[in-house]
Amino acid sequence: MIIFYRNTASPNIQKIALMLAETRLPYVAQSVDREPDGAFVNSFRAINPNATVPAILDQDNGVSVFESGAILYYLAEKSGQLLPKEIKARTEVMKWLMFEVANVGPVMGELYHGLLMDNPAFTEHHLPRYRDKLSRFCALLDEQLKRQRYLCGDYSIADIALYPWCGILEDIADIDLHDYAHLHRWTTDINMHPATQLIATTKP
Ligand SMILES: N[C@@H](CCC(=O)N[C@@H](CS)C(=O)NCC(=O)O)C(=O)O
Repeated sequence: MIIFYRNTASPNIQKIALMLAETRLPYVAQSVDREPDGAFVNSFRAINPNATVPAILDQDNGVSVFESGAILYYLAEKSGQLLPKEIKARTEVMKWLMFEVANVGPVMGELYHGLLMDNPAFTEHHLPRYRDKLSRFCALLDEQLKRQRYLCGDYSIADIALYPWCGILEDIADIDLHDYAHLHRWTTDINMHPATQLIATTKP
């Protein structure tokens, strides 16, 4: 049984919820408590020394995993799903997974926190830069999806890593997905997956 540590329904958490729903691996979700100063409780550092969610503990073998990209990889290996075995196809999936964790996730995170601060320096300097980057990322994804139904051909952990950000692109980055026809078609497609529908109706 897998313990899935989470708190809110942020995109990083949604990636793992979606992966667990797609693979049907048995799990229990556990909310991580916070100390009075807002930090996650110290006991959680045994699972993730960096004290961020999502994280998992696989009770079958005692393996704990943090960082959403590493968790997706682990769950793909454990279930034998959503990550091809053949090296060329597998590398393609890993490239787009790494693209998400190194680019889209961090830029969206910084943008979100910057907007919360309502700081003029942020609005003048960082906001346009982050929005430009995200528009470039959307164009890249759109180009990739022009050729195929999913990012790397078959549905994979690369799609699962990138999909949850699309739901907040408009609110956070002022990006209209209708400007990227293939990306828009892809999000509509994944919206309809039974696993996606299931997590949309499950409370965090
Ligand atoms: N790169 C990490 C980012 C994880 C992350 O920043 N998680 C946020 C919630 S989405 C968090 O735990 N922040 C610390 C906190 O809320 O105290 C991943 O992909 O898992």
